[in-house]
Order: sequence, then structure tokens, then C-alpha cells
Amino acid sequence: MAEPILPPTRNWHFEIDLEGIGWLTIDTPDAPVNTLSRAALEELEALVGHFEALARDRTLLGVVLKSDKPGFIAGADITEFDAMSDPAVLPEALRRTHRLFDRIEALPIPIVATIRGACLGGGLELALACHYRIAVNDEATRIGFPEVKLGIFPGFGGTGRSIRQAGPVDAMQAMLTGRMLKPGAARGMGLVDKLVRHPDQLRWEGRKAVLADKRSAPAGLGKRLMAFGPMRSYLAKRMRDEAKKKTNRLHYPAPYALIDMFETHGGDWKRMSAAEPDAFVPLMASETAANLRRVFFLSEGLKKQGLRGADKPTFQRVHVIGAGVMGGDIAAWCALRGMAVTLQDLDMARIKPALDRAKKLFRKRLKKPVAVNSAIARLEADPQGLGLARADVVIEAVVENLEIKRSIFADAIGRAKPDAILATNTSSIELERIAEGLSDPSRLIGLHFFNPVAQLPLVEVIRSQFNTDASVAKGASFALAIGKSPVIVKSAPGFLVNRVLMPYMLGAVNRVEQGESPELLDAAAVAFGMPMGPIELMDTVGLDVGRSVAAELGHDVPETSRFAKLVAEGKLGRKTGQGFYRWEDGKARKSDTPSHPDLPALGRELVRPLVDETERAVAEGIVASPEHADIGVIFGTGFAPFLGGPLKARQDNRA
Ligand code: 3H9
Repeated sequence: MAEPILPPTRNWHFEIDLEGIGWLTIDTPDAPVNTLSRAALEELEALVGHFEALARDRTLLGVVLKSDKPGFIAGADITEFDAMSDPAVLPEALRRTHRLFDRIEALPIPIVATIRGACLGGGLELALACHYRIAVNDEATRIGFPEVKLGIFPGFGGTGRSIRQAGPVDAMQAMLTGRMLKPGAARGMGLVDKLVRHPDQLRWEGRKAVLADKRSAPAGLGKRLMAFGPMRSYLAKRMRDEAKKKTNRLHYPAPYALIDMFETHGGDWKRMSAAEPDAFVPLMASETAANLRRVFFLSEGLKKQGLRGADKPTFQRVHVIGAGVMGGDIAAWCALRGMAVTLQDLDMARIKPALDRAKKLFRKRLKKPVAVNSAIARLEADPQGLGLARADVVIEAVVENLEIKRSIFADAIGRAKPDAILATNTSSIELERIAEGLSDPSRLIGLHFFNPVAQLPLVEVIRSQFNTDASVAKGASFALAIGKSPVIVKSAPGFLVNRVLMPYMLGAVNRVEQGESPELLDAAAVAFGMPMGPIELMDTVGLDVGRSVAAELGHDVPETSRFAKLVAEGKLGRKTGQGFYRWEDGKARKSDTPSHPDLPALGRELVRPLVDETERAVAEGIVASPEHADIGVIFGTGFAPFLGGPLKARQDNRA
């Protein structure tokens, strides 16, 4: 029998059992995940004071830190970050948490963190201040430092403590990528000490760890070597070179600031942690961090478009019609994400290449042979279309031909389950035109995926005038179920993403027609913050595809233009080895970029048509809100997340 020794606070509950083991439960009220809000940290301070006293008079043998929610702790409370960013308040707030975590670590009794679900950011930093960490080895448990994605780095002492436990190479890698680690990987690195199979075992193992006074060992000398002397400078240089390949210091300063801090202080974990607040404050107060927080909340908001609670549908079987690049890759993605998928095309010869590509994807993403084999088993070639009748979702991705699509859905609507989603991946035919011939046109929605499917997080859920809120919400639920971010878009030419991309790409193509250098234009767009320049993007998409989308959207491409000539000559870009650039091994061969006095300003000029078009799309009610437009364009085009989206950038006078 456990007795509550201290009255519960808003966020914590503490009791001591008859063996003298303290059970400290975090339960952030009214929230689906636990966070370390300022209040939660203050309450924890008071509790730690009690632990110190109880440890002194030996009433308390040790403490097991646990969560009764599905997740452990998702980090500091991001909703408080705007208010916390005040440089007059933040340094002391950080130092106070440092002192608190140091006191936890200095307790003479063992404090054991028992981890299930998300253990992220500040949650991991708290776990690292405990003496021993036990985690459930399941799919739900994820451990990591996602701070860089918010434009900051760990600020509660986690930079030093992770280096102490995992050594500098692994710890810095985890902090610089923000990757969520599986429990096995976290254990391998030394961030976790023990794994259990099931959440029910945490209590028993936590108790055992306290009774055995378990203490985690820091990383061994071999792992720590890279933190010393010239090795550290070498490692810092390597990490900086790596970072430069992915990000620009001006746009995303956090990784660089972390590397600088490591280079100066990384030989001594305590100094590294102590240096955090000074480097952290300017990052947290930056426009980049504020915009990345916005992107986080907008992306979270997209989850609300799906059906929730009791209405939340489950999806198990997907039937994809059309095994071309899009259909094949959609099928592969669904199988990767655990769905049983049947892939239909006219014959096996057409399906086989898609299955081969799928295997490559599974091997790359899943690695473990058992997981790869079960994904392969989940994806079935189905030339007869037998899977359609059993599917929860039917996705058509055949050639852009109205009659073919109509006949596919006329057949599907008679054979599919009455509650199955019927969706087309069309990017150019109005949804209403495909739907209008059907016995129930309200059943057809659009699910518009982007190429490459495995890399782009967005799915446009297309709504026709016949659809109900429930049918599009169900489509959004499906997108969420396969790990994609849905944006609901009204059926209109180009939907959202192609519509805003086209004037941007064509604007740049026009400048090339007038003699400007593709290399310069591309470099300018990247300097502005785009992931790829518009000419390289056109080559990547394919000039034939670009031209036909341009025509659908009413953009004129004169026959005499270089663009039209390249298409006529079959120089279609990356896929043919020649477009505006020559392509070798999947890379554009570029000449030296001509000099330009202000590349970002030129980039801004190039991006202007994209921003204008996004404004028009919002004005026409293509998406539900400007916020949905911002996040849709970021996820669909890679538009500079540090600017918070095209409309936010314009509002801030940055685009
Ligand atoms: C940090 O810790 C920095 C420190 O080092 C130093 C600080 C000074 N705060 O996504 P879900 C909300 S930085 C506030 O549906 P899931 C989320 O917005 C922090 N709110 O659940 C949503 O709200 P709503 C580092 C948060 O199961 C709700 O919780 N941590 C936070 O699909 C449910 O979320 C991160 O960056 C938070 N920390 O995924 C983790 N986390 O219902 C960010 C979540 O009103 N979080 N919410 O829309 C995640 O990645 C996912 O939410 C998580 C759960 C994987 C945890």
C-alpha cells in the first residue's frame, strides 16, 4: 500500500510505498502529452527539496520517475516559448532549471527514470539528470533532442549530459539532426541503460533498480576520446562541413552555435552545460526560432483535420490502381507504413518495376530483414484487381485521362465496400468531372501525393462540390494514418502546390530565355532559403510534366522558346540526362555561378510570384486559412521554414 506523503500538485503526484520507494508521476493536466512547463518545474523544485530531506532521514530509499500517460515527457512546454524568449527572463529561467537538475543528480538516493512513448528535449534532459534510465523497447517509444527543429538546442543541461553518457560523436549527432531514436539505438548510445519489452514491466524494473541502487556509467574513454584536444577541433570541423551541406548558418544558426560551443567547451561536460544559457538566449529570441515554432504548431494543427475520438477510422487495406511512378510509390509507402496493399495494373510486367522500387525503399527505411520481409509481404501484385472489394481505401493513379478514370470509378463504386474511401491522385483533371458520372459522386475525393512520395510529407486532400465534411475528414485521417500531413484543398486547377510553384518556375525559365544564367538563378533561390532553385526543380520534375501543368494552368509557353524546344527534342531534364542542365548520376552539372552583389535579394525577386499566387489562392478560398496555405506550401515545396511560410514571410517583409 502506498501512502501519499506530499499532497499532489497540478503536474505531479508523489507517494512512498511500504518498501520506502518513492513513486513520482508526472501528469500535465488537460494535455495529451506531458511537458515541463515553468509551473511543472517549480513544483518539481519543491518536491526535490522534500526528497533531500526524506533521503537525509532515510525515509526514502530512492525514487522512480514515471508517467501514466502513453508518453513520458515531450520536452519543455513550447506554448510558453514566446513569453520565455525575453532576454531579461530567459537566462535566469534556464539557470534555475540547471540548478534543479543538478540537485536531482546530487541526491544521495537513486532516481530512476522509467520511459515509455515520447521522451524528448527537456524530457530527455530530465531523464539524463536521473541516475538510471529504463525504457520500453516498442514502436511507441522515441527518444531524442528535436530542439534544432525549433531553432534552438537543448537548454536544460542536456548538451553536456548527453556527451557524458553517449560520448561526443553520438550525442552531437543526435542533437544536430534532432532525430527521434528508437529505444535500441538510444540504449546502444548509452542514453538509456536498460530496455524492457512491455510498459507493465517498468514498475517492477524501476523498483529493482532503486533497491539495487543502480547508477548509470558514463561513456567509456574510447567514446570520449573525440572530445579531447585536437580531436575535438577535427570533429567540430567535420560537423560544420556536414551542417553546411544541409543548412545555411544565416537561416538556421542553432546547429552552428552548438558546434561552436562544443569546440570551446566540449572537453568538459559540466562546462558544456554551463555554457548553454549564453548561447541559447539569442537563438530562442530569434525570428527563425519563432517561425519554426509556428511551423510546429501549424503542422500539429493539420492533425485536427482528421476524424478524432470515437469517429477515428482505422485503415488496414489499401488498393492502388496504376503501378506507374506515382501509383507504385504510393502503394510502397502505404505498405511501409503497415497497410496491406494490393497494387493493380494491366499485367505483371507493369507491376514488377514498382515492386522492385518498393523493395529498395523498404531496405533503406526498415533495414532489419524481418521488417523488410514483412513489408514486402504486405505489398501484393494484383493484376485482376481482386483486392478492391476488400480495401478500406482505393486510390487511382493511372494516366491523366478522364474517360479511363471515370470507368475505373464506375466499376469501383459497385465493388468497393460501402464505407471505403474512393480517391483519385489526379493532379490536373477537375474532381467534379470525374465524379459527376458516378452513382454517388460524393464518394470520390482526391488524394494528391507528391513525387518523391517517400520524401514529401504533404498530401493534398481534394474536396469537390459534392463532398461532405465527413468524407474529406476521413481522407485526411487516412493521410495521417500513413504518416503524411494533410491539407484540405478545394478542387481547382493546380490545387495549391502546383498552382503556386508554376509561376515561380516559369518566371525563372523566362529569365533564362532572356539570357540569365540558370546557375545564378538557382543559387539566388537557395540563398533566399529554397531547398532547390527553380531551374533545377523544373529539370527534376521533368520539362514535359512542367510544360503540361503550365498549359493546364493557362500559362503560355511559346513554341519558339528554348523551353518548348528542349521538350520537343526530348531533353526533359534529369530523367533523360539533359534539360536546362546536363545531368550525371542524378546530379546537375553546373558551371560556376556568375557573381552577383545580392543573391538573397535576387532570390526574393524570384520567389515573389509564388507568394503572390499563394495570396490569390487564399483569397479564392482554395484552402481553409492563410495558415493552411503557409504550412501546405512549406510541406509541398520546401519553402523556407525559417521564414514561417510564404504569407508569414510577406507579412514580415521578407518576401
Ligand atoms: C525543449 O524541450 C527545449 C529545452 O531543452 C529547453 C527549453 C528552454 N510543448 O502531436 P500530438 C502538443 S523543446 C507544448 O497530437 P502525437 C501538441 O501541439 C521541446 N505542446 O501527439 C498537440 O497539441 P494540440 C522539444 C506540445 O502523439 C498535443 O501536444 N520537444 C509539446 O502525435 C498532442 O500532440 C519537441 O519538440 C510540447 N513540447 O505526438 C516535441 N509536444 O492537441 C514536440 C506536443 O493542442 N512534440 N505538444 O494540437 C512532438 O513531436 C509530438 O507532439 C509528440 C507526440 C511526438 C510528442
